[in-house]
Amino acid sequence: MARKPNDYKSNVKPIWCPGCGDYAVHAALMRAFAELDLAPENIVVASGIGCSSRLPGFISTYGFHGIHGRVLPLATGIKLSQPDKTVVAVGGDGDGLSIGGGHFPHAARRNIEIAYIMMDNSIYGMTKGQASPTSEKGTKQAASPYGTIEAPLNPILLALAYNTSFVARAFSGELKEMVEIFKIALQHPGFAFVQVLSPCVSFANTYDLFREITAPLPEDHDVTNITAAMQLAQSQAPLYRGIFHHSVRPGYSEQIAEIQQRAPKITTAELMDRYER
Ligand SMILES: Cc1ncc(C[n+]2csc(CCOP(=O)(O)OP(=O)(O)O)c2C)c(N)n1
Ligand code: SF4
Ligand SMILES: [Mg+2]
Repeated sequence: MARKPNDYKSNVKPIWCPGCGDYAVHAALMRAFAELDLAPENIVVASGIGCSSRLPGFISTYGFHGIHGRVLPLATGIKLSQPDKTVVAVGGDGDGLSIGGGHFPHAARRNIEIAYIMMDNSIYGMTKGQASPTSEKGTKQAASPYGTIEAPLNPILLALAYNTSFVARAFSGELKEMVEIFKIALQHPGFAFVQVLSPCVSFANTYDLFREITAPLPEDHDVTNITAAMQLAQSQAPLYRGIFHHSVRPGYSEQIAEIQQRAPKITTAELMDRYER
């Protein structure tokens, strides 16, 4: 029986502001699950804290609404204990690049088999609009009335520098394209990072801007060429959407399983005996 996106909808109604970009991410993720025919009980969606991180509550798969900035350690633990599950980590730009910024490179270099969807609205939505690590310099908000003075981070460039094996950018205003990117990310046998430009209509509405400045990556872009990907990632106009990089190398849980085969089998009691001697 073919599955439908609504099969993945929980009975909790999303409480995002009307028009929030995160509605499109929710819809695209459910569509991607359905089109891949994934059984809801074989999926775990984990999150940190923020408006975007509420997503697991609105989906009927297994879920874990964690703590701020800790979605990647949480999702890593879930994947290692349940390697057969499809594990999705979701969260915001603040969650993943401020407080949680130190976890991103390690998940990437381990190549843990997780799809990480960062809903980037360039703002702290939940706490009412403070500037985030991806806010443009000069962003004026209640907590930065004279404009921010820090330069923004570029999540795609960071992911490429961290040796992430799948790196893509989607936009909430391009639903079909986002579904296709999610499907590839969910099937990727390693760490798959998707930055979704997901505007916060209440504190930093960038829909019109992204409609104007985003464009698909050049058709002849070679996704195995990291240098080319890094160059394209630095372009701000156009701000490219699509798959910047895609390569395959052994995943973390796959390698752990392989080591478990080689390591001597020993019980806890035997181990304790060894130390007592
Ligand atoms: C340890 C800790 N520090 C700070 C907070 C307050 N806090 C909650 S959400 C958030 C930022 C949310 O921004 P982002 O991750 O970009 O998510 P968004 O709401 O924009 O989707 C902060 C600072 C918290 N919950 N826990
Ligand atoms: S505050 Fe912004 S990010 Fe949060 S739900 Fe509203 S529009 Fe979305
Ligand atoms: Mg945010």
